[in-house]
Amino acid sequence: MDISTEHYRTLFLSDWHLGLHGIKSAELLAFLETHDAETIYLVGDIIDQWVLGRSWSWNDDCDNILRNLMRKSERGTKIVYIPGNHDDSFRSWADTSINGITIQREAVHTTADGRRLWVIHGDEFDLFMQHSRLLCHIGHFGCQLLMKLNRPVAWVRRRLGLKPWSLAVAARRALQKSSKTYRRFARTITDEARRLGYNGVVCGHIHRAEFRLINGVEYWNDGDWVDSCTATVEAMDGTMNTLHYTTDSSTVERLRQRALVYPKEQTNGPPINHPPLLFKEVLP
Ligand SMILES: [Mn+2]
Repeated sequence: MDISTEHYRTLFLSDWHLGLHGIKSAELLAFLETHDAETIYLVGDIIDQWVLGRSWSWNDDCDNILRNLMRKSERGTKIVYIPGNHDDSFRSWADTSINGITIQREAVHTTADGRRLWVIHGDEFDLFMQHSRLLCHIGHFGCQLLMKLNRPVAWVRRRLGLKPWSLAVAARRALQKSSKTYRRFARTITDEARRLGYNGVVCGHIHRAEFRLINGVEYWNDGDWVDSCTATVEAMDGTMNTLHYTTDSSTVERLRQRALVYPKEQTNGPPINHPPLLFKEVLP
């Protein structure tokens, strides 16, 4: 049985953190295998360059996620990559293009019904980040530690058939709730969007998918694929929505297996030599 694909005018996705251990790479691959769009914005933190050396975690799914993007690009999807703070070395590549994927510092998206949306990762508006990169790095390692501690808990919960629960997510939520800077994030970013004359802003960075109308300015956060599997989508008529991707694990597994054989299947006609995967080579 074939699994159908959903078509959108635009997909906004961010915070994949490829290379970090424990991310939802299988779910992300399944999502990309079943969702297509005229334009895809990768709104930052796609590759996690902060993960160094030993803890670098790169699997076939990560490779196939990048292959999926390249295949979409070859078939005519416009892909715009806006680096975030975890992949900020790509910011110096702004205004270049790799395999048809354009790298930009920011973008302006016009919806089908003519609204102008500012597309940025958002760390520029994270005052905490701006003032303490060191604390952010500590937070990052703390988060990874919590994810490790959570593994036995997750195992027990799986055994008992309980819903997955993440210590790292719970801790981050608590931190976000208590932190003024996080509460201020949406306000600051929409203030700036209004000042620049946009109808709204699409961003990521804080790993919480959300839509809010703040003083008449649309605030769309597309969430993340570290724990929440979320995206902001635009339908052909300009209607936008927050998507929480869920599917059963057997579908995820089937799509993973299908993606694994793709490169070998493409042998009708001249063989396609997949380019060596750039990111694997650049990073440890
Ligand atoms: Mn970020």
